[in-house]
Amino acid sequence: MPNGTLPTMDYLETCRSRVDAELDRLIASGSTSKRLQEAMRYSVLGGGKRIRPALSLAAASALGQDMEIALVPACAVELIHAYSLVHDDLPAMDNDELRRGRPTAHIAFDEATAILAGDALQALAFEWLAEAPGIEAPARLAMIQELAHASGHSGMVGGQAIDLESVGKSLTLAQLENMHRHKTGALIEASVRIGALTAPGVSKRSLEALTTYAKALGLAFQVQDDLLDIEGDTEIIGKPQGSDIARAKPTYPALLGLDGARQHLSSLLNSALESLQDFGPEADPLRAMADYVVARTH
Ligand code: GRG
Repeated sequence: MPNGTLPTMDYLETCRSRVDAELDRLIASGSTSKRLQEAMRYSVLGGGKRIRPALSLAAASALGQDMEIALVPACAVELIHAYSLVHDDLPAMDNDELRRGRPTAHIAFDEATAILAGDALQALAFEWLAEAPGIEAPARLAMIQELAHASGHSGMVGGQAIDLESVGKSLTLAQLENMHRHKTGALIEASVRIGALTAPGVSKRSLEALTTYAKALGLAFQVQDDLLDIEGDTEIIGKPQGSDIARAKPTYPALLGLDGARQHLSSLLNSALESLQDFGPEADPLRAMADYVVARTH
């Protein structure tokens, strides 16, 4: 797989097609139930930007690791993301009927099957990490610990719980940031760190720099998500910024205004890029991913 200086879209497109092919291959069999297997494949293979596995591959590449070795761990991270979307769409959570332009898993199948598919995807992610080819056992253990911490009550699920408890409340910027650091930031951070952990003997200093990059990018992802929500809604643009929107839903534009949120996004991008200053061109895919995350249109 190419690495280094590819333009952003080419890099992401290459990662996406390689990750898609590997996911397709790895989830081809193994379930005792055909319907469960179909629901798992439907949930994982139906599109998606593959930002998290691309970040894993880019982090591996920044440390000189062969992308083929980093591929299975990168796919494991995407399984956790896919499971979180399936469960987030359920009637008990966001009750969404559409995801990636198609019926959500519980609409395409049924609620019980969607719950089971999410559960099974979560377990499978850890199986893939435990068995990742070409990676020494201590690194596989470290990756399992990383993903468990990021996806459970200390990370994504904890963030989702804070989000549910925040409905109808107005949050301070610090509270909003705390929620997003857990809900979406933790998995983005784990994506980068897992990619880095695939490289033998990764130094503490490199891992810290990459973690700083990932923390800034995780927040930037969410600020851009909020901006896309607001900018896509012509009803909201032009209305008073700030408290009116803040009461409806805690978001960065609600707390900072549109211009303030855009400035915050730009400063997070700068922080992410600055943290890579000790890396050479081998970290260009990470730089390209940061540019993509803040400029993406969906
Ligand atoms: C229910 C266990 C559980 C966790 C839910 C992350 C999360 C916690 C829910 C996802 C719901 C959501 C829409 C969050 C907002 C930000 C986000 C993660 C958007 C989707 O990520 P993208 O844009 O999606 O990377 P694609 O489709 O490209 O993979």
